[in-house]
Amino acid sequence: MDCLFCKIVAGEIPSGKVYEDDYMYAFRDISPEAKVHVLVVPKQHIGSMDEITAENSAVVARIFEKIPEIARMAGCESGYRVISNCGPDAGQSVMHLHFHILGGEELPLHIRGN
Ligand code: DGP
Repeated sequence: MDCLFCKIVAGEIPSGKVYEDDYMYAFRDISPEAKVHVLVVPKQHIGSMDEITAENSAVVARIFEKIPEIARMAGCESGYRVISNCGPDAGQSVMHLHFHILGGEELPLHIRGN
C-alpha cells in the first residue's frame, strides 16, 4: 500500500521518533504548528476516524491511554491539544489515522494541526 505513514512506521522514511510500542508510533510533525507538534498513528493502517470500527478500536483506546505520557515526553509541561482531521472539510492530507498533539506553549484558539 502506498501510504506515507505506513512507510514512516516501517522505517522506510526517517522521522523524529518520540515513542513506539507494538501498537502505535509517535513522531515529530514535519511542519510544526506549535513548539511541540507530535503525530501519533496506529501501526495498522486505518484510513481515518471514519474507518474506526468495533474490530480495530482497541488500538485507538491504547493510543488515548498513552497520549498523556507521549505529550509529557515530547515537552508539553502545562497542557496540550489533541486533534484528528477527518476528510476534506477538515483538511486531512494523509489518509492514515493520526492524532496531532500540540503544546509546549500557550496555543491560539484556532489551530487545526496542519
Ligand atoms: P493532516 O493534514 O491532519 O492529515 O496532517 C498531516 C500531517 O502530517 C501534517 O501536519 C504534516 C505531516 N507530515 C506530512 N508528511 C510528513 C512526513 O513526511 N514526515 C513527518 N514527520 N510529518 C509529515
